[in-house]
Amino acid sequence: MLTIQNFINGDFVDPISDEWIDNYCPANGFVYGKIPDSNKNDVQNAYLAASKAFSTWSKTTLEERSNILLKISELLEANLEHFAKAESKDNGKPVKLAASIDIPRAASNFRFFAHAITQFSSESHDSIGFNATNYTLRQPLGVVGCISPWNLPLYLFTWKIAPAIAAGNCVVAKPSEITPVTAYLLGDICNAAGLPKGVLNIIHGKGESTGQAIIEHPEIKAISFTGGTSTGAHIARTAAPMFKKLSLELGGKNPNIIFADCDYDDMLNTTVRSSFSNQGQICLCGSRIYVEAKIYEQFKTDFIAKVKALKVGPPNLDDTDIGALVSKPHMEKVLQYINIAKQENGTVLCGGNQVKPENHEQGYYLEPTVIEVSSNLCRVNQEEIFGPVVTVMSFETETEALQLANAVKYGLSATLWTNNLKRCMRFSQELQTGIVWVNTWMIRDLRTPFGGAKASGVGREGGFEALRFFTEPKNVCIKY
Ligand code: TXE
Repeated sequence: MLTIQNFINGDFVDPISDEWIDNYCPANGFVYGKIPDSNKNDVQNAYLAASKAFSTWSKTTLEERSNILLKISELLEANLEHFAKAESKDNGKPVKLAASIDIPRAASNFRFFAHAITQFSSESHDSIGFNATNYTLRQPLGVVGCISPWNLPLYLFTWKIAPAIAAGNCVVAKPSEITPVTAYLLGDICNAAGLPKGVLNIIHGKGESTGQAIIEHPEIKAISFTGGTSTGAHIARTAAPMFKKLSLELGGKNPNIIFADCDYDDMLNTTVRSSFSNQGQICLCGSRIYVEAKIYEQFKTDFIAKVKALKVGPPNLDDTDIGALVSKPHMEKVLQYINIAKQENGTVLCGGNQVKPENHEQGYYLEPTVIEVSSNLCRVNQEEIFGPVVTVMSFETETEALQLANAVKYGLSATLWTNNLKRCMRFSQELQTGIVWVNTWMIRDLRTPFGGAKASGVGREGGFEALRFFTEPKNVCIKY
C-alpha cells in the first residue's frame, strides 16, 4: 500500500486529522494506496510555509529561479520511466502515452518557464508634454493556489506551478484526489533540485474540503484552476467577493469539421487520435465530428474500421491503445451517456460496451464508441462526456457547418479539415473558441495563449499570458 503524504515546507507530513482517502488503480479496480483527507488546518500550515518563503523567494535573481526550474526539469527527465509507470497506474492511461506525452511535457513546462522568465519584460510609456515617464512593474502576487484535474495529472499540475514559481510566487497546490501520485513524487524532485522550503506546498484531499479551503482562504491571492465547468462556476462565486485573480480552464465539447477537400488519410488518422487519445479524457478532444455530406458514408466506413482496430486493454501493456477510464463513477457517467444517446434515437455505429480484459475484470474499460446523431441539440452533442465517445453527423454547406460547430455552450477548441484557404480564414475568424487547429490537432507551442471562450473558461494560460496572470502590474509615474 502506497501512503501519500502532504508536502509542506519541504517535509512530507501526515494530515493533522489522520483521516485518509482510498486511492484506486483503474486498471484492476483495487485500492492500492491512501491519500490524506486534508482539512483547512493542513491548508493553513501550507499557507504559512508559503507565506514565510515568499519574502526570500520573491527576491531571488531570475538566474537562480531559472536554474532551479531547469534542475527540476532535468530530474523529471532522468526519472521519466518511474514517473510514467506511476502516472499510468494511477490514472489508467497507457504507459506508452504517459512516457511519450505526460511526463516529457511536465519536464517541458519547467524548462519552458525557466527560460520564459528570463525574457519576460514590461512596458514603459513616455508621457510627452508632462515631463513624465511611466514604467510598469510586474511583481509576484504572493501566495497563490493551483488546483488541477485527473486527466493529465502531472502535465496540468506543473503547467500551473512552473509559471507561478518562476514569477516569484509561493504556491499551495492541490492535485486531483483521484490521481495524486505523481504530484506526491514531485516533492522529492523539488527538494533534490534545491527549491527552497515552502516555495511549493502540495496538499492532498477532496475538492469540497481541501480544495474549498484553498479557494476561500482570504490570503491566497489567485487561483489557477483546471477542471469541470460547474466547479469553475463555484470557484468564481467563492473567489469573486474576495477579489482574487482567477484563471479557469474548464470543459469543452469541441467540433471536428471535415470538408471533402481535405487530405483524407491525414484527417482520418488524426481524427482517431483526436477522438480517443487518453480514453477521450482530454478537454481538447474533438468529440463532435461533422463531415461534409459527399464524403460522409466513406468517412463512416473508414473511421469505424480504424476505431475497431484500437486495442482496449491494461495500461501497462505496450500494445494497448485505449487503457482504463480514471474511475468507476466516471465510467458509469460515460456509460449513462451512451444510454442517453440510444434514448435520443442516436445509432451506436461501434463500441458502446464495457470491456473486461483477462485478470482485469474489475477495471474501468470501455470500447471506443462512435454514435451517429441526427440533431445537434441532443444531449450527447451538447454536454461534455469526457470519455471514449464521439458523435458523427453530416452537413451540406459551409454555413451549416459553422452554425453546428458554434451551437454549444462551450468554446475551447475546434479542428478544421480543408485545403481551401479562404474557408480556413473565414472559419478561423468565426469559430467561437480559444483555439483553432487547421489540418492538425494538438500541436502545442507553449508560447501560445491557451484557454477557452464561453463556458470553457476565463483567462489564458501559456507563455507570457501565464506570467502576466501570476504577476500584479504596477504603474510607476516619474516626473522629471
Ligand atoms: O472535476 P472537478 P471532476 C470535466 C469532465 C468531468 C467533469 C467532472 O467533464 O467529467 O469535469 O470531473 C477540485 N473547491 N473535466 O469531478 O470536480 C478537485 O478536487 C476547490 C474537465 O473530477 O472539477 C480536482 O482537484 N477545488 C477537465 C479539481 O477541482 C475543487 C478535467 C477538478 O475536479 C472543488 C477534468 C471546490 N469546491 C474534468 N471541487 C478539463 N478542463 O480538462 C472540486 N475541486
